[in-house]
Amino acid sequence: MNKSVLTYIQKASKKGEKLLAILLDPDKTSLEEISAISKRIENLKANFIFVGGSTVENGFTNLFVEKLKENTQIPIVIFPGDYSQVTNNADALLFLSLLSGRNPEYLIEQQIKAVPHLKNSSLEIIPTGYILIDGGTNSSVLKVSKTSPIPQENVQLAVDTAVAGMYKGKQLIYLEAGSGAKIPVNEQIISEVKKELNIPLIVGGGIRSKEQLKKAYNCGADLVVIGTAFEQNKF
Ligand code: 1GP
Repeated sequence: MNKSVLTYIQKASKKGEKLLAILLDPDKTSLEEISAISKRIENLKANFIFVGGSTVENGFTNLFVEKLKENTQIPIVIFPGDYSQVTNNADALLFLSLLSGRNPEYLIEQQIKAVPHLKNSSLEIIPTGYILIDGGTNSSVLKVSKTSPIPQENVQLAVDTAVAGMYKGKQLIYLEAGSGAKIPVNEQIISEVKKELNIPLIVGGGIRSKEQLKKAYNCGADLVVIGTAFEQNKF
């Protein structure tokens, strides 16, 4: 699947087909588990495997993705906590800007640091606006990024932030309640954001049941990301 992750998502979004990504955090998964985990992901018919974590030991993502590639054909998308997680072994990279935050480190500094790792890489780079919504926990992304999330009740701010991201040229918008969130992104935010976007919408954080997954899709999520519930064998 060369250079086609974004096209695949765009086409599915236009057709109203719903996509699923399973998030694997190399920090929480051992290399020995990868074969069994890959089978579970294939059984779920997930469209993508996202790989990333807020704090992964330098260089380990590379090894982790290499091992995953030996076990599955499902496209692997790096969802990096920082630039050290960029690896050429994957298919694509979500080139994230944390638009809900006001910390330059995650708006532009990390992106600049990633450039030497990307220059000669064949990774598909996908400009993605990343928006944190309050998931009711002090998630690792909040701790690491030292930013405040958008409150669940501030629908307008979430919508305006997403639209600003689209105007800035982002190809995807990712609404994130944070891994392990108590409360997933609420339905009103998903549907109001979706109404204003003409680019695909990713939603993740705190989705633990088939019902919640369905709700997110029905409100307009094109791609849902599930991490914790997969780790806990709930999917
Ligand atoms: C986190 O959106 C993902 O970045 C997934 O969150 O672990 O809560 O499923 P969960």
